[in-house]
Amino acid sequence: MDKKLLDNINKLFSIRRKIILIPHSSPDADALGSCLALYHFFKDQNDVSIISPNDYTEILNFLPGSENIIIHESKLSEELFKNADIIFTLDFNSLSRARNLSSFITNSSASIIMIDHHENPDKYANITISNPKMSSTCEMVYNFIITLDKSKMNYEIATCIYTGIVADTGSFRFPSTTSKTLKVGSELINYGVNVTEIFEKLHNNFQFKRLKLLGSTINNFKKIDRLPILYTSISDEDQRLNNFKKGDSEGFVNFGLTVIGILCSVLFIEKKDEGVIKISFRSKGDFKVNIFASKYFNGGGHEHASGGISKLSLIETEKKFITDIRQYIKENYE
Ligand SMILES: [Mn+2]
Repeated sequence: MDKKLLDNINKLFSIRRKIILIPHSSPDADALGSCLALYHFFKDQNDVSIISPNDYTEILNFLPGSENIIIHESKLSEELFKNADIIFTLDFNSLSRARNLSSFITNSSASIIMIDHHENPDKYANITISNPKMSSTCEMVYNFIITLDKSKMNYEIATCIYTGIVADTGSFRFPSTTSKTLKVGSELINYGVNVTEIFEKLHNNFQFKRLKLLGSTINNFKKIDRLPILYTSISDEDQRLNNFKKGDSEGFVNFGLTVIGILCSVLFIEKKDEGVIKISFRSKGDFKVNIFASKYFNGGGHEHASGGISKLSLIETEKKFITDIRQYIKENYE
């Protein structure tokens, strides 16, 4: 962080402030870990609220301080936004990812600080701290906190940050993992982070039905003829049969990439209540999915991990996907 930016930030926090921390919609461990780390960092000298655009997986309720997370509902959010001095938007690069909160952010007179690691951030913030090379927003929040006041680092903050880093790096194995990421992990362990417990809470904490759902999702994988691409889907019926809860399908799409020679794996999830199909794209090597996701499925994200959306039926979406990806490969990789 350069000196001028640091001075500006220090000036902002020189008096007691009303701060709102916002993760992206359906927040994951990185988004909530970032919010909660900053919550613990600021809460003694400021009035801090965390508002999530919508609900999140109950798996993450082990994060220290998670009982303070508010799920957006108009009346309460209106009140909090009216009085806010500073808004942090964490782990997203476009206001659309804050869903219904985006208009509150736009209409607020508060200073907005973005901390994020997605490419091509929109320019809505007064202070944009963006670095797509970072493993996670949590790693950036660690640097932010250490720069501002290292003496405030503690076990709670360390646990929140470590969880986000572990989740976003697939336990320190994705290409975004750098020697600095591991150094941060090492520092966090010095603050008492329980490495085994966090792994257990994140990965071995599910209902039996979720294992069954994983089984049927894996069984549904299909290969696109002559292309290194696998795709699968979770229908509304699959969800009903297996008592589907938010977050249950987290990580399922990655199984496609365990197959030799496969460079891209895609998961379609039917969301009957919203009338849409949500799509997860994962890839490796030179195969980049973020541009494809934004061009054909109104989405985006990282080069190797993106999301998209379709308003067609599940079957129509799969058909469109096969046509579009063939076209995309022809244009970019042949
Ligand atoms: Mn992230």
